[in-house]
Amino acid sequence: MDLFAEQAAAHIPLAEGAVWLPGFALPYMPALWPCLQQHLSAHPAQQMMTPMGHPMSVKTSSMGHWGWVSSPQGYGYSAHDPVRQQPWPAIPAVIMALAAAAAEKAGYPTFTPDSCLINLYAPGSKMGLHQDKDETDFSQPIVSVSIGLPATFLFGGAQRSDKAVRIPLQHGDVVVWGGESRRYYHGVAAIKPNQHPLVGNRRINLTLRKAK
Ligand code: MD3
Ligand code: FE
Repeated sequence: MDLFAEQAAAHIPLAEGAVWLPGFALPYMPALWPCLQQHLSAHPAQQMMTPMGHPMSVKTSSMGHWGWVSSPQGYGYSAHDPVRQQPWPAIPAVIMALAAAAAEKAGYPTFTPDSCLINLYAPGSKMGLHQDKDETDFSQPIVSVSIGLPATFLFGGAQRSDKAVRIPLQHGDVVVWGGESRRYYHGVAAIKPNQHPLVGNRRINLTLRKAK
């Protein structure tokens, strides 16, 4: 029995429009990981400030036409890296191919991301419950790729008060968030310290979006 093929084929609906694809990104990792390491050495993830004046616990970098930025002036998408004052590098072909294949498998055959946010979590880093509202076209899904240490993903509903379910996301898991779920509250519980054989003591999440 081919356990790997079986796992990579799993397709788990989480909510209206949200599909969890455990291990979907694993076959892409040998090409993806060197690309990502190279990107991060040239464009290190930065600790941004929230508009409330607090440092984010997650560090971020971006690829694609639009990079997500946060500062005391507000947050949203910028065509320029605020640190290097240059356009962000293009999304590598392997990441575009992964995003398109995952979106298609989840029922979104025309996904055209123009933004790839890279969230870097050290042990203890977390992301509070929030909605993603900085994009213009809510009919486009969001594709997220988990890399490195596992995380407990908190997935709520349309109201902040809706009960959140806890989803254990592992290295190589992909989740596609479209339809109703696109507006749902979500967050990430504090990352537990550990070592991942490829990625070390951190979690990296790629979030592919059509920003504009
Ligand atoms: C569910 N990042 O950057 S990705 C974010 O793991 C963010 O780094 C998390 O939330 C992370 O905004 C989660 C998964 C994700 C992204 C967008 C969503 C889940 C979502 C939008 C709606 C519902
Ligand atoms: Fe989010």
